[in-house]
Amino acid sequence: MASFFDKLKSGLRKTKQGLVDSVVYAVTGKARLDETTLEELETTLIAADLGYDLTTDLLARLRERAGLREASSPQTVIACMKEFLQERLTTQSTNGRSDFFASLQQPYVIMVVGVNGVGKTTTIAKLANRFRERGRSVLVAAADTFRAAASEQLDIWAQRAGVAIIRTQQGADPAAVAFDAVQSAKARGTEVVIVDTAGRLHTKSNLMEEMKKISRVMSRVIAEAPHEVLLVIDATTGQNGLRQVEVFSQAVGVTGLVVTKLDGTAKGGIIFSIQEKLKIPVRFIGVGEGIDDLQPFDPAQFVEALFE
Ligand SMILES: Nc1nc2c(ncn2[C@@H]2O[C@H](COP(=O)(O)OP(=O)(O)O)[C@@H](O)[C@H]2O)c(=O)[nH]1
Ligand SMILES: [Mg+2]
Repeated sequence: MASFFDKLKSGLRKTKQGLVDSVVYAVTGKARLDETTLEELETTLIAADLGYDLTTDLLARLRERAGLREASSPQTVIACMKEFLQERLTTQSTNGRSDFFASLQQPYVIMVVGVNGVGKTTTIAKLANRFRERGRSVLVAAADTFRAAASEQLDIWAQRAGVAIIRTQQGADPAAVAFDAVQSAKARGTEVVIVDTAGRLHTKSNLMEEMKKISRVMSRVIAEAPHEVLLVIDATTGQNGLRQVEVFSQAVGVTGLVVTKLDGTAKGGIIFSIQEKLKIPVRFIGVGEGIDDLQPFDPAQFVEALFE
């Protein structure tokens, strides 16, 4: 079986092509890192979703290093770039908690939000599975009542992960489902509640108001709930994901991010922009559709996988 690291490495292959291989291509055969080459690099790095600020700082570092020696081999440029990205991602990373699964409050309520199709339900299944593997009792709540298929999908995943589920009919009040779940977990002594939500509603209803309501209703059962609000963003949508963070943060106070679909995308560089611009920690990354394809986000390991 492929290790976590191998999985990450193969998932990031296309991102590596855009970010690392194209930098090698741009500097190969150049005797020095002159301004023309640096401009070429700037274009390459921005196209790889590294973001403007990070690109500018990286170029400044390369310029500084290039001044120190005559030749700039692709190897020295790449080594400098790797060192820089590792430094930046590690210092920017506000990933405060080393073990997400060692939560103390009980029941620990996690609300999962995000626009349609980003991978919320899949991420919940993966998370539920991880908690269960660590011996925790889990209840998932199908509070995406907008689509009939949504709770069915969660039900199938819950069975696969071997965890309990609370669901209701399509069109029912999602806040009521969330309320029932938290109350039931409290009564039964369930350790973790994970609430799935809709990413799209009928045109007349407002998704953010709905999210606020779900959150508020749960806090009536347990004052601190939800303890964690995870926003799921899809790496393949690039900069769009960053805007979603703003909107959801204003409504429900996002505490952590999950960046999905990092496997096979060329847009993995977005993770650098996310860490630069947002003060919200990336907790997990999704690297596939399977139940084991969720990894805690480790900045150093991420850069390592990108450059290997
Ligand atoms: N390749 C890949 N696909 C994913 C990942 N996470 C979710 N998906 C797929 O994205 C699609 C939408 O996922 P779903 O969980 O239903 O999204 P939701 O609408 O936010 O609940 C499904 O086909 C998932 O299999 C991931 O990390 N990698
Ligand atoms: Mg869903």
